[in-house]
Amino acid sequence: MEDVMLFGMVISPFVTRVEIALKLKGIEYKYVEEKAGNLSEKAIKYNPVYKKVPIFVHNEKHISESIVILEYIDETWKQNPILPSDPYEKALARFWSKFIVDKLMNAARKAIFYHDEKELEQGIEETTVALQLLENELKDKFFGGDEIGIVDISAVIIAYWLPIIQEAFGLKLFTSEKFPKLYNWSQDFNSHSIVKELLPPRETLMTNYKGVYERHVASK
Ligand SMILES: N[C@@H](CCC(=O)N[C@@H](CS)C(=O)NCC(=O)O)C(=O)O
Ligand SMILES: *[C@@H]1O[C@H](CO)[C@@H](O)[C@H](O)[C@H]1NC(C)=O
Ligand SMILES: *[C@@H]1O[C@H](CO)[C@@H](O)[C@H](O)[C@H]1NC(C)=O
Repeated sequence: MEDVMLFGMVISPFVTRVEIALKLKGIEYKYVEEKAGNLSEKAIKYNPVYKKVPIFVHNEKHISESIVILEYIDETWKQNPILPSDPYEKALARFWSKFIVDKLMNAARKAIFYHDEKELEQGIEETTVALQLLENELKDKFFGGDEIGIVDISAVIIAYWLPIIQEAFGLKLFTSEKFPKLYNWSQDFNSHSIVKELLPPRETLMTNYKGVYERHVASK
């Protein structure tokens, strides 16, 4: 009997990444909800370096960092692969998975939490460039081809979270007019039978991000 556990938070896109991979592969797991800003002792013991979720525990072996967990899951359970087998294709998939946060979401964060007009403009410009790069990479229905792969899973934050976050903050970063292919992809991805069951309710996220927005405005 496999012992599989996931420490998560309902509002975390990084946790949803791991849940999508587990569900795609049909792996049963025990889920433990953690509190933002107040992780349990156990979670901190498992991830003392970052003190963040997701934390994945497989037969008492623990790992953190969502992309690292996705790769571990793909190598451990071979059914419904999410990474290509060709080394170069695999490297590219890793490259774009990493790009989602390193480039794209960090640029969006700049636009969202700007300190002055210059930073806002820069953030919007950098996010637009990054979304365009992703738009250009989309050659099939999904980044993974006909099936969902690691880039699609990593980009759940673009497909589902970004439209909600930008609405809460009154921004227009990701629109169907500017990024028609990426927009269509987001619709297909969010309505995929496995993905849609795992996405947290829109209202829960909206309430959370509106709160973040209000605290941000109050602190200025
Ligand atoms: N790079 C990490 C990011 C994970 C992350 O930022 N997790 C947040 C929740 S979205 C967290 O656990 N924050 C700690 C806290 O809220 O106390 C990953 O990809 O797994
Ligand atoms: C953090 O969680 C612990 C245990 O669940 C609780 O006793 C404590 O009051 C919490 N601290 C804060 C600041 O919420
Ligand atoms: C997006 O989807 C709509 C409706 O399915 C379709 O008419 C349109 O051509 C698609 N656009 C792109 C750029 O794929």
